[in-house]
Amino acid sequence: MVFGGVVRERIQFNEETLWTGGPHDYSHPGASDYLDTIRQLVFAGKPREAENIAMEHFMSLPLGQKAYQPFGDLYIDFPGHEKYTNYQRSLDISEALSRVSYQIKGLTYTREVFSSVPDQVIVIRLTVNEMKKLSFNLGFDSPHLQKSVTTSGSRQTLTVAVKDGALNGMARLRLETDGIVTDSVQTIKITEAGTATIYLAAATNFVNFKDVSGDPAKRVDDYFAAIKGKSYKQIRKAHIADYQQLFNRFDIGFGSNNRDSLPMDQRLRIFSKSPEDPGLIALYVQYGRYLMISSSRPGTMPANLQGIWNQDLEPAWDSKYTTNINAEMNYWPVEVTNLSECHEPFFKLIEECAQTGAVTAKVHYRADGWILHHNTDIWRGTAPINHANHGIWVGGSGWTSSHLWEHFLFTRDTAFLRNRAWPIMREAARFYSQYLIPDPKTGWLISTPSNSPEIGGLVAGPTMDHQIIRTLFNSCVEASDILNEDQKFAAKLKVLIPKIAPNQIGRLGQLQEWMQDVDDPNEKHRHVSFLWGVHPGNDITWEKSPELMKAARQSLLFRGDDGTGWSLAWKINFWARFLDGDHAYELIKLLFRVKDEANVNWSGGSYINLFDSHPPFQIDGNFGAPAGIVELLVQSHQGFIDILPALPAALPNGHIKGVCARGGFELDLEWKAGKLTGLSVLSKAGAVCKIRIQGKMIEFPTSKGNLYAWGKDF
Ligand code: FUC
Repeated sequence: MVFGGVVRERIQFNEETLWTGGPHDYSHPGASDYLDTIRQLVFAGKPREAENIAMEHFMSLPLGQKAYQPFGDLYIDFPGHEKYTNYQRSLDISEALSRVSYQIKGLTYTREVFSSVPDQVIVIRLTVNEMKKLSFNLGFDSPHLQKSVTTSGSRQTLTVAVKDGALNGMARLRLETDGIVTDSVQTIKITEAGTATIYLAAATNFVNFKDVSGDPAKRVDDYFAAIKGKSYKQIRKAHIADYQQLFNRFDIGFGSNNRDSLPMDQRLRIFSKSPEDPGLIALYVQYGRYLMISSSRPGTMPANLQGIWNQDLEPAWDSKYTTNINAEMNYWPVEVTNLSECHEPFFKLIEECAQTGAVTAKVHYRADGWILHHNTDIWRGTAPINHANHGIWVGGSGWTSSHLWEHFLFTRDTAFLRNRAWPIMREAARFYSQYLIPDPKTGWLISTPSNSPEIGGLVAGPTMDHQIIRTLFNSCVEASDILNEDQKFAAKLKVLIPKIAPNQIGRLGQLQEWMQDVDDPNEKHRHVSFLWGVHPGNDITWEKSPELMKAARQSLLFRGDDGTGWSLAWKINFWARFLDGDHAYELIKLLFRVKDEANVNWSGGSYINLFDSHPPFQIDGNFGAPAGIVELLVQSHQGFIDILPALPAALPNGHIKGVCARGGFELDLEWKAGKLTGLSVLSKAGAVCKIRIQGKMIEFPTSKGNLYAWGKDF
């Protein structure tokens, strides 16, 4: 992350595995002894008493989870650069390069920064267009109390250790320049240079959630050994190739206008007055993909609450993984926007939580299978944290498991289903099959105790849980059928499914958030969890249950448009599923409201670098909104592909290429004046293609690898 400054540049760098804490079991011994009492109190309508007992005997130990922390800062000082002209700072998302340029006394100074996945180094290149005119000072620092900096010639090393925990790290930089290098303890001084290139590598002792025996110094040495003999040009080229291999698979455009070259702060401010800037909406989708490609790759941690871009030692919500919306939302765009591989770190997190969550299932619920509550961290905590009124929410394992199933639906990769998705889904379902209990009033099977995320406290049977569990059970039945495995268990689930409490329509025509018809039409809470069945789930659809769809829409109308960043992003997706693109567009407008850091009012928008503002910065909106924008153009959750299902009037012309649909299809489409003008479908799995084009449903067999294209008439 680069913090602006001509005279002093601050490049903050992070290492995604630097967190507080250490390997840890968060479960609360003896918790299950209190489960029945908590349940009875909830059933008896005494939630506060239930919460009090839970706080003492049932919650995670310790009560909170751990924090992701920044690593350090590289400061670069440019004495004499106070008076400059033509200053430009840009991020090129087509190549993942950040650039600065400006002029002083007729000389042009440039800086370019990138972070390379293949070479595991951050590279900073400084130039001036006349020999010997570049001079600057360079030095590491870090916000950690335990830190040290040592310098030797053109190398500098920073070591840090977190205050509360087992992790420590090392960062090293190496400088290459045609100038004169002088070193002191904290600083490297460069004078009379034409070019300077800084290579920076960092590592920690984290190996996995059970093991912190890594050697940061060896890792850093290895990174430098691996780039030995490689030129700057080669490293840069490899970085761009690696990035573009993912980025270039997908393209989106809504036509351009004369705002394309405006600085982002101006462009956003103009948008809030005149939102006729479709190019900005397309850019937002691609920016989300840039952020995803840059924060989530096979072998890394998944993107956390701030992706990887947390700047605080004590970040908001610890910059961890909140699983009652935020962590999942991060991964909504990956399958549709052709970044399937970026899903991988999240799958690993789910698999690891299935290990720790099996302990929590036993210790807290005397149950088999695995359970994840509303948060996890690098140590894969799964027990309920913070407060019983929202921490005891049992949907995390079901919701995260749906990501594995969805990956299968998009890819039809049966080996993945068999080896990775199925064991996790099945064990998540096993937990719920034992956890659900009959509601004494209705006899339906309900989830108790739990809560409807962050609203209303501990209750018996929140609607969201039942949608998640029903969807999981249905996916398990289908998976078991496809794989021809565990038929007995699937048969058991088939018996349970119709007994789970159904979605209910209440007195105001709304979808009920709870078992009782108590929804407040004036409630404006940011969480709208009971519409999970509309999105990201498909428990409620226009084809299957139009009355429930209308009720869900009514609920969202009551809730209103405004909300925090991620809440706005979720509402874009809901309105897309309600097939109301114009309403979705209203939400997009709210998401582009310019937010200043000082704004603590909880309604979302965007910072001037397009980071999503909850506030504060949370990356979930940057991922959830692109998913919603794509959902306006292509949907595939109802068993068929729907083309331009919810095109807003404000986006009459456009194209989208390389967009993926369930069934293993990849589509290119374009439209003019609101009408489809071109469509092709690539079949990657050879499945039957069922597709609705301009209201007409067609179905045809496909062969793997074949492209099916339509002319101009539909
Ligand atoms: C949940 C949300 C907050 C925030 C946090 C990270 O607690 O209710 O709005 O997104 O997670």
